[in-house]
Amino acid sequence: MRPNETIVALSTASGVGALSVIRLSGTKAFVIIDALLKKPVSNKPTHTVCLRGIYDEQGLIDEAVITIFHEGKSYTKENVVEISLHGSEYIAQRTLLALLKAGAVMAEPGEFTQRAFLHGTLDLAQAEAVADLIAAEHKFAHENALKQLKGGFSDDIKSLRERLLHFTSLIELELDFGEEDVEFASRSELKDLVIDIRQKVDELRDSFTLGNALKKGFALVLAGRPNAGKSTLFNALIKDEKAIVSDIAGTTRDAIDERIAIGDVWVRLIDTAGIREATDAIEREGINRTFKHIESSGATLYLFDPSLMSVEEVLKDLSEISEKSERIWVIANKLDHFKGDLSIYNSVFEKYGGLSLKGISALDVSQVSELRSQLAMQFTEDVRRISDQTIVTNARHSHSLDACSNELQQILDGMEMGLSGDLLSFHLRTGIKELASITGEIDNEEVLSKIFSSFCIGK
Ligand SMILES: Nc1nc2c(ncn2[C@@H]2O[C@H](COP(=O)(O)OP(=O)(O)OP(=O)(O)O)[C@@H](O)[C@H]2O)c(=O)[nH]1
Ligand SMILES: [Mg+2]
Repeated sequence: MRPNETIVALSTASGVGALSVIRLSGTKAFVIIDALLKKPVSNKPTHTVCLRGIYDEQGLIDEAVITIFHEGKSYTKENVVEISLHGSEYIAQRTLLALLKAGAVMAEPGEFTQRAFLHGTLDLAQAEAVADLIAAEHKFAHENALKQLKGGFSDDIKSLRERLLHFTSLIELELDFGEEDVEFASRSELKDLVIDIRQKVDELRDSFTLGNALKKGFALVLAGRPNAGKSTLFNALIKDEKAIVSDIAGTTRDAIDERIAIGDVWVRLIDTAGIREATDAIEREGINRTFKHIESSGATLYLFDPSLMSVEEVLKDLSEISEKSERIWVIANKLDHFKGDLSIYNSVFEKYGGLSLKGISALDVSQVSELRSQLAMQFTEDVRRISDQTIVTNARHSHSLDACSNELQQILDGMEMGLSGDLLSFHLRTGIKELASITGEIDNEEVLSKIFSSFCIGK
């Protein structure tokens, strides 16, 4: 942090656009902008918008719209100037250069938001939400970032922290009384409180798996025996011929993925090597990878050819897959070939089903589109189910929640063993510190610089 410097950056993406916006923030922001103007703006009230010619030593650079925000009334809480220029790269660069010559320094990535955080406009979780908002590519990511920016998540964390703090102070009061045998903090109340808070902390931590999937794209694995038609369906869903399709069993060796929008969410669709007894080392490695993908993904779409597979064979595959994946949807493929009755697989669909559609032909566009709508319904249901809950989408938050949960567990274990007040207080303090690190209420230079360096310059 360099509080005495006035920082400057191009806040819009570089390249040609209708407008370019340059932002200045710091004590000398008004002096610096005045140096480029024939008529000052520094004497204007906050939130004034002025039209001014901008000059450097060579002459007029552009006619610009300048907005000024006074200290305390701006995003960074410092004097801020926003200069809207015509969107030429040349104009933007020449103006930047003139501002640097007048005394500004180039902003680091995220430095404006870092200043906003340090001056209390936002807490750390909200500052991170700014980066998420900028990166939001779809409805869920946008809504969640907005909720976090408005402070909903921070409020939840703060209230958990305050409840723990209250008890910690009671326990520490006991310690102050030393030898005297007083108990301000009822142990049974403490136990109930820790159990309750731990449950909430765990719920938040566990929401990360879904939150992260919804933010980055839900991973959906296409799995099944060789020749089931996985790659055919993959190509049909992504509307491209990315995967090689052939009637040779074992065509797909390595997984291929592609991000597509299904309903309101992004889905990372993964086509995998068919599952069977491998015929060579390369195929074996491909199948290992299939299982790794199944394990790390949110859901598996299992495809089988009912003309070739008995109920027992399907159940055998699915029982193996269900060891790695909690969510499996089963679809029979190549129905255009199938002469039998799909109801013989009813026991399979009852156990693993999930979709009302039981079978398709991956070659039939309208059936693939029906499958796509059913998947969309499933994903939309996920989003709806969690839309009024606080969802953690940030790995750093999830990690701190996990560490806090461990401390709370230590307290519960410790109370069983009659742990002393000072050790209880130690674990409580450590747990509180973990929660505080989410909203940035403890100082940690390293964490801060890591977070803000992932921002874009000018934000
Ligand atoms: N008739 C018919 N043929 C299909 C259908 N889906 C796929 N096929 C054919 O089945 C063969 C195998 O399809 P792929 O998509 O390569 O199968 P895969 O599951 O990816 O197979 P591996 O990569 O070997 O695991 C190809 O000849 C496809 O054209 C379908 O719904 N109906
Ligand atoms: Mg394939």
